[in-house]
This record gives sequence, structure tokens and C-alpha cells, in this order.
Amino acid sequence: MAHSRPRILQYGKMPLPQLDTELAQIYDVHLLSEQADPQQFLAEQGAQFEYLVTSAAMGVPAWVVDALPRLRFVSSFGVGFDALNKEALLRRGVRVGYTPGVLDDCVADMALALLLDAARGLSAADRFVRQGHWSQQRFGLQSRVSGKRLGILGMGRIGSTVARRASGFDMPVAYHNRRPLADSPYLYQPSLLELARWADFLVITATGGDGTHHLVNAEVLDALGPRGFLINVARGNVLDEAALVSALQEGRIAGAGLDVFEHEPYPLPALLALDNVVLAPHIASGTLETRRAMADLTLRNLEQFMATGAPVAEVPWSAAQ
Ligand code: 8YV
Repeated sequence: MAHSRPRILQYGKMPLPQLDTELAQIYDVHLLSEQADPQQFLAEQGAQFEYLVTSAAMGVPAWVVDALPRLRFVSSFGVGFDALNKEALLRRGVRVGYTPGVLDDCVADMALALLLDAARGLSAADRFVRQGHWSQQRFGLQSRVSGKRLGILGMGRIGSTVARRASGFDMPVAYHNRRPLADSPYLYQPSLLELARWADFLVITATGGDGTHHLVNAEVLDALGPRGFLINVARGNVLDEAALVSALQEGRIAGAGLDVFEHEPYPLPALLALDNVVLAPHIASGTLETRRAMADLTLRNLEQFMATGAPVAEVPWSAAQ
């Protein structure tokens, strides 16, 4: 007799289409986003699911957790867990797996790409050539990168991967975390303002969530100053996006490179009109290789939780239960 496949609730389509196919091959998948009335579906069938698959971008709201009385495990595709409702999950003792480690290189590469582009005006230069301006004008002089100071807000796995990249550009590195790291070779700045004053480039790699909301505000941008650049590859709401728009418009900072926004997929419209900001649609982890590795870990977390009761990689507040 054929074994029945474990039933899985999939919150929505995954950021690697192949993973949708693989999940459906292994499990009896029910896709919540495809139900005509997701609320009614959960009211009728919510009690059948012990496992939920989602992504860092989709997260899981409290009303979904509350509608799944037998939920035991969430496997989330991504390293950020700010969109997973911590209170609702902890209240119910649900365990949560995620995909740290496998995306550090690509996210750090994107931070450097945005940094180089913002400073050297690469995207603006591309527009300049395509729009036929080259035969009439010179492209304006830009800012040097090599040898400049790199400040990192959030020296975790991704921050330290960015810092390692910086040595290839002879950039001194400093960082700010809530506490200095015991074994870091980099200069610790005890406040974000001091880091911003010190830095030519301020790169945000801090975790998103309530504790970091609008940490980078107008005051921090003014400390970075008119020759400074801001790069964000973390979460949109670590940065006050409206304050950034004003700082860019008024030349209070030199430029910015953003992969993340406060209300994705809708950057503030004023950003679109500015030439001194490079915009990317939240693609820092978006390479075939990295998304594959994230998919593999999402699958392995599920498989191992089912076999042993613990995933391969568990969100810290879940593991602490
Ligand atoms: C994901 C991310 O691509 O991992 C994260 O936290 O933000 C990105 O790598 C995206 O959230 C897909 O879930």
C-alpha cells in the first residue's frame, strides 16, 4: 500500500519555481494563495496541517497561525524572520526553520555592486550612453571607492562577508552592533552616529524588525554627510525612506544604493526621479545558485523536523523555546 504523503500548507508561490514543483512531488501540498477564500479554507481545513512552508518575504501573520491549531513547524525560505509573527508562533510553541549562511556571499556581492554603482555612477552612466548624451557632453566626475572608509551597521554573517570583500578595495572597516564582538578584527563604533560620522560608505546589514525600525534616520544621514553614501541590503524599514529622499534631494548625502524598501514592491515615487540613487527589486539573494541552496535548506529543514523534531537551521527565538 502506498504511503500517504505528509500534508503541507504552502503559504504562497516560492521564490524559486522549481521548489514549488519539488514540494508538490514530495508532499501533499495545499497552496493557500490559490484558494478562492483563504480564510474560509483555513476555517474548514486548518486543523489538518502540522507543517507550513513560507518565505522570508511572505512571512506568516498571526491569523494564519491561529487558524492552524495543530501547526508544529514552519519552514521559511530566507534568512530574515521579521515577517514571521513571533508572538503567535511562540505562544503556540511552533518551531521555525530558516536558511541562514547559504546567501551571505550573494547578498554581500550585491552590497558591493550597489556601492560601486552608487559611487561610480554606473547605472547613471549607462542611461547617459543609451540616451545619446555622450557625443554632446562629458559624464560628470564621480567618487573614488578604493581606500575609503566602510561602515557596517550589523556585523553578522552578511556584514562580515561584506567586510571581507572590502579588503580587496583597501577599505578600512568599522561596525556598529548593540555590543562589540569578542573576536572581530574591525573597529567598533559604540554608536550608529559615530559610525556614520566616521564612514564614507554606510552599509546596512542589520536584522529587520521592531528593534531596528528607522534606526537610520535624518540625523544618521546628516552624520554620514554630503560626501557619504548609504547602501541597504537588509530590510527597508531599518531606514527612514522619506528621510533618505529628503537627504538625497537636498544633497545632504551623496548617493544611495537600495535593494530593499519600506513598502515593497513600491519604492517612494520620489526615489524614481532621483539620479543619485540606484534601485534594485530585492534581488540580493537572487542568483540561481543561492536560491537553489536556499531551496535545499528549506526542504532539508522540513525533512529533518519530520524525522527528528528539530530542523537543520532554526530561528534563534524558536530554538530558545
Ligand atoms: C529573499 C530575503 O529572497 O532571505 C531573506 O530574508 O530577504 C531574501 O533573501 C526573499 O525574502 C525571499 O523570501
